Amino acid sequence: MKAPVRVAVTGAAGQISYSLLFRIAAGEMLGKDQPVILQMLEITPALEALKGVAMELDDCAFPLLAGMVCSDDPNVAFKDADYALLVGARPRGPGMERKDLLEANAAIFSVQGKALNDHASRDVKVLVVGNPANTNALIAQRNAPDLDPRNFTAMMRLDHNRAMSQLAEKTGKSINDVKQVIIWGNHSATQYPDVHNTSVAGTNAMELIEQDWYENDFIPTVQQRGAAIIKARGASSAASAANAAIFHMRDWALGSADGDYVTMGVYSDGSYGIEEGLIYGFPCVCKNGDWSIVPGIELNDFSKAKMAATETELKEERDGVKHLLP
Ligand code: NAX
Repeated sequence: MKAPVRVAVTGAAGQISYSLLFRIAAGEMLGKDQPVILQMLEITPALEALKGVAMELDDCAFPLLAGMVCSDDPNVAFKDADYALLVGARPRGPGMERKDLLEANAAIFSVQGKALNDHASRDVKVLVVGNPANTNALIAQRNAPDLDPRNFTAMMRLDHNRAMSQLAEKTGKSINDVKQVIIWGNHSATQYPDVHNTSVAGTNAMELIEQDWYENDFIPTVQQRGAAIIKARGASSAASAANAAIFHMRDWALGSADGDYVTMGVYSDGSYGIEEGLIYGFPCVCKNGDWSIVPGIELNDFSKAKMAATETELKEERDGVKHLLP
């Protein structure tokens, strides 16, 4: 058996974590031979609920669960963390403006960025799930100057999976036939689900679908899927979000499938003309515990315009919290 690794999860008493923690402890994220120590962070009023979650984790008798830490102190929860899944965030309250939401989260993610900087493993792999995920990841990254900016990522994988599923359904093919979907940009309604480079059972997706369906059905369906889930379920996506977090970390740690891409919100190096330093959804491949942006994808004018629009939104979000960035 390997030595245990430390996995920090924030918002650990919330609904996404209620699915996520159990799958991590079952070995679905890092492999069935990798013991884990779960380091769970919550706000003080939720510590009692978190205790209940920890009791249930105990009751699963997971062979790979080598230890648990429950805390309301990020300096404790991120101590020596090899992986950090930042799920907890401030939800939008009644009458709260978007700007207030950005600021409330900026406060949380700057504290957590500093704690990661000071206490986590130097190789820590960070995934931000809590919304606005890309900008929260940017804030955490900017507050962690001693860590490589490439260690900070934001979750776009749920959008990626949603796009794969919509396309499989439309074309009547299996999900396993769908390869190389891309979600460019922000995890928000401006995201750009791009299937120009996607194949479905070996055929280019654009040959199988009509432009009208692509523009007026597929793209808005993927962009608005979160809202549709809330309407149907009366609560936001939880198990599917946890699943996407598992897939994101699994692929980053253990490698993505040959011949396919995964979408990750990553630190832009200027690829495809996207401003350097933004946390932007790019097509990536993962190998040896590292990710790289897939180069050389051809873009038509439609794609370029959509990519620029979602980039503009990310710049606006960043500028909205500029006074809080170091
Ligand atoms: P819940 O409200 O059920 O849980 C959030 C938990 O975070 C709560 O238990 C809360 O006490 C805790 N928390 C708040 N501030 C904290 C802090 N400073 N430190 C530690 N814990 C803190 O939300 P849930 O449904 O689990 O969603 C969590 C986040 O994921 C939300 O921001 C949500 O918008 C976001 N999502 C992101 C998705 C993505 O694709 N990137 C999709 C799903 C989800 O909507």
